[in-house]
Amino acid sequence: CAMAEAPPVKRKREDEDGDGNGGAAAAPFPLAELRLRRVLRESARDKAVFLHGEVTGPSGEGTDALVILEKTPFQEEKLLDLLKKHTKLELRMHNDIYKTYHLYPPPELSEIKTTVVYPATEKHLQKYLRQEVHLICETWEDYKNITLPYIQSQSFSIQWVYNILEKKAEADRIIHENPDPCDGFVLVPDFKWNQNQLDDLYLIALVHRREVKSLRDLTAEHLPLLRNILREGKEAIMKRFGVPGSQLRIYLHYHPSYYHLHVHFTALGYDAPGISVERAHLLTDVIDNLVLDSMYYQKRALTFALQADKELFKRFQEVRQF
Ligand code: GTA
Repeated sequence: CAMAEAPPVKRKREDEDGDGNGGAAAAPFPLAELRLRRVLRESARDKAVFLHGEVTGPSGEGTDALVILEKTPFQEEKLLDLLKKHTKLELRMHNDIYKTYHLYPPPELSEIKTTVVYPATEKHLQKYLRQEVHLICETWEDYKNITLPYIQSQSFSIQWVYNILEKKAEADRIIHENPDPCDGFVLVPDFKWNQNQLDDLYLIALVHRREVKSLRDLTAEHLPLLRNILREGKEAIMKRFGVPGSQLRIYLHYHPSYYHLHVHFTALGYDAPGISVERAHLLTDVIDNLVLDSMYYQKRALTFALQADKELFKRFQEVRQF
């Protein structure tokens, strides 16, 4: 393949501080000073809340921040500590043999996973806002005429991906690397996984080559790359975490949020965000489709959900007049 080329189009940058890894990002985030602007979304199922906050700078100017607070799954090896070291057990309800309590754990056993995007763009905030969604069936023509121009002008910065590939960030977290510039990739724990328990295991494989944006760009030429990701990814996860390939859900998103080809590896028993039929494409199926027809993803229509106020949805709406 062509060596890891620069992306064909210049994407609009959201972070303006060089590699996106210094500047404001290097300082500790001033959580206590955060002014809460609004709750973007709450999820009782995921036990997570998505917040739009504002950090006030020294001269009084406000900068938007996205903060995700999320309760983490239980860690089996800490259960005994939880029972023994709890600070209070408060009876809430009693009926015959049935009782419910509130258990108050010590601080070290009650952490809340906190994800911060700062400074956050309007697009970041929009992404997490709960909104009406609609299914769109995108033909190859639609992709070329509507979607591609949109991706080329508006997609999220993928600086964080380049930082990982160039070892400027998360270098100590790399689980496996195949350094081949054409058929190689880096496997790292996903942002969403704190690695404390295997129940919500989540890793991503980021390919070294830079010109493949998504499923739509794949042809039989990419089969060696995809097969490497499948085989080596499974082997590396088995070796490091003891989870066999048969218990992994390995898939690509269409559409992804970040247009640099990557593959998700999640625990089969975990309902990770983004595993619904209208978004996830199993890597084994993708490989098989490309074996059947090299141009499979340049021929078939792909269906996905779009938030009603997304720019891409509006562009489809204009053309289709629905
Ligand atoms: N290691 O810096 C990073 C990094 N970033 C910026 C993103 N990812 C990163 N991983 C590392 N370092 O799985 C990960 C993301 C994601 C993948 C990109 O890269 O965690 P994608 O391009 O297909 O985009 O994958 P996707 O799936 O939309 O990812 P994203 O941005 O996480 O969005 C997740 C969706 O799930 C959102 O729409 C959100 O509403 C929903 N969601 C539900 N629960 C959560 C939660 N607890 N945390 C985050 N999102 C959640």
